[in-house]
Amino acid sequence: MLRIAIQKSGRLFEDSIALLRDAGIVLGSSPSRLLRAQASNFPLEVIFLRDDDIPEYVEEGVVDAGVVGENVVLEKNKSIQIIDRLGFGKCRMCIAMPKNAKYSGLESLNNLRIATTYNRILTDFLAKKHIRAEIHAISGAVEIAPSLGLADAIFDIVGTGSTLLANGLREVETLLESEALLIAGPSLPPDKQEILDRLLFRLNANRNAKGHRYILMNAPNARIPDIIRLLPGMKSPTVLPLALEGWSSLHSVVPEAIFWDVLEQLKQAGAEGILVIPIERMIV
Ligand code: PRT
Ligand code: ZN
Repeated sequence: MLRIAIQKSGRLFEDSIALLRDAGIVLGSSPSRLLRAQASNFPLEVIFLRDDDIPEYVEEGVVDAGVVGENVVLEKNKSIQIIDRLGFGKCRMCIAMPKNAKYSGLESLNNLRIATTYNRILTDFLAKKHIRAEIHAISGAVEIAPSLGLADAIFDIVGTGSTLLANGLREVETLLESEALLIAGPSLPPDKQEILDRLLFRLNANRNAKGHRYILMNAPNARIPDIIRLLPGMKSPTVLPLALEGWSSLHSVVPEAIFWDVLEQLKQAGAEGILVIPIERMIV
């Protein structure tokens, strides 16, 4: 049995649940109401925690794995391993100042008071850059600190940036981009590692599927060599004869990123009746 912690409520909750659901994992009873939920078809138990507690619980082995923002992982600095980057919960960590304050590079921060809930990340950053600022570690509502006269700048998470704007602040430095991570304890016993690997296998299958399209088309046989050259495919495209003499059907898998370009080129190369189909799972 693998025990995984996810955020109890908040920005990462829905996506964390969806991650497990897309991996085919069915949780018994309504997860949001409980502190823990057992999967009915996979050896997994889900524990719902505050995100700030997850790295510590993972380090201590109270849970085997967890889903938590990189910002929290870096701030807590626990001894854990990062297993996967999950692509949701994206945000950046920025220093911001009142919009009329003068800023001409990092040196402008010298001798300023910077309010943050991310004391460690900011302290490390400033030390590395040889900036001497006064850090005010506060526990919340960081954005209003400058207007209250508590600080000259802030260091906080920014999503769309509208909270900064609403508080008359502007970003002056981005320290890092963050997203949700799958983390695990420093050394899992083999049976738990095996379950984590199975979970990871499913996550990868979903991720590959989302990044690719299945494509089918008809073409005169004379055009096949040209068309094949355009198709990256997993190994090589499938070519099947049509009932109509001299024609074939070609099937392939095309990465999302180059998909539209390939489609145009295929038409020019003589492909007809092109069908594009989403892929549900893809194991490479
Ligand atoms: O109760 P618990 O401690 O579990 O939750 P929490 O309140 O600490 O965290 P929560 O749910 O707000 O966020 C969880 C994680 O989501 C964070 O640790 C980040 O990894 C990630 N994330 C992504 C964000 C944002 N985007 C975000 N925009 N976390 C916070 N914000 C804040 C931002 O600081 C601002 O105050 O949301 C506000 C709106 O942002 P703008 O820029 O869109 O206006
Ligand atoms: Zn939190």
